[in-house]
Amino acid sequence: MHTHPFSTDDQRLIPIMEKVITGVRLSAAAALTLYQSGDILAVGWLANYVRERMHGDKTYFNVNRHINPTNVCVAACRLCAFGRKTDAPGAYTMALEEVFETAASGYSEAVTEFHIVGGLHPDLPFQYFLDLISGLKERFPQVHLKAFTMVEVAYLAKRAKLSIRETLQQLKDAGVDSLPGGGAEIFADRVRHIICDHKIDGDQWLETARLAHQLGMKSNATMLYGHIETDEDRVDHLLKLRALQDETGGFQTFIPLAFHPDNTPLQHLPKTTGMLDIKQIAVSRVVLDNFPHIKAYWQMMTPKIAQISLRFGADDIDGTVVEEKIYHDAGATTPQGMRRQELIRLIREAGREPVERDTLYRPVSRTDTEVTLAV
Ligand code: V47
Repeated sequence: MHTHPFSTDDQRLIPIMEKVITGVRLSAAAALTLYQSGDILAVGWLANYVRERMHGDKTYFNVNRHINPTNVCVAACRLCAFGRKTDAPGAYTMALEEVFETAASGYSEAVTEFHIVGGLHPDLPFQYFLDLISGLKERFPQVHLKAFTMVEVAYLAKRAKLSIRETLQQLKDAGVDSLPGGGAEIFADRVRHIICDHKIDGDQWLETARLAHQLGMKSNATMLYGHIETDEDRVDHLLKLRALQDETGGFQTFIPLAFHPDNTPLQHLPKTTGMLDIKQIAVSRVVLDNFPHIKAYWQMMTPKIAQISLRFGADDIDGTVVEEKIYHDAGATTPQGMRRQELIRLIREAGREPVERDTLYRPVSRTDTEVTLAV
């Protein structure tokens, strides 16, 4: 636990440290100072302080599988290397049976979550998505279905000519248990117009999350960083999430996502550095005082940086994943999945205590046989 004293040459961090220790919420100006400080160890100390106050050494991971039913997408976001037009090479759309087979491949008693996201398909009817969800629920009743970003939900609503609330209600009735955090990117219009002009705007993303929370569904939230955004844009993004969380309490986890430029129209941009990745985790932990969890998604950060970030504010490292497409289409060189034992080793070697969780952060206990099954 936090036994070593706080020290810094950056005098601007002293009043921030006093606020953090006494639990006083940080202003936009203080959040900006954290981004602009060069003292990563001091900013990390603050994040680690908050992290240990909330979770001690506990570090969460889960046994999950990602499923991307289609990469066909009407949007053409500059940030993305995954989406394809209907007839473009590499475009795919799974028949429902294929989705169920994909879910079952690598499936074992150990999987507790399917994470399901895809493109904005121009032709698939809403019923396809309802059948996909109810079909998965029927075949895998014990698996939590974390499905469809706010962007997909808003698009399905438009196509089905339903309100967003009604769309969410029907998805919930079909078996969606919670929503992932994608599509948030950066809320500021100036940035959104450049990186993802075809998506719903920031206010619509937040409103969709608000409605989901009002219907009793938890969700996550993300922020895509390391492209054309400024520190001010990042602070604005975090404070908007913090304000909505004050209102609904429906967010579980915040996941900063590093931009991977390869194979995207923004591939001239440099990749993020380890320092920025770590700082992003740390600032999020300190600023989002009402978010229970900060996730260092190992797929995006690399296992090495994700592991280090467990000492800089993160308390979650995501899961086994099995098959990852969004980052790998954008040049990620990390493995596509990780075994349960490897996740545990990463966490232990960071001096933390691994806790397998389900999607709602309830601890999962395993028999020895299940542990062997958990790939
Ligand atoms: O919204 C797309 C991002 C997100 C690129 O909720 C890219 O537990 C970097 O949201 N470079 C989808 N990022 C992934 C996501 C997620 C991942 C893990 C866990 C959870 C959760 C959510 O991926 C998109 C977008 O922000 N993305 N393309 C790219 N080239």
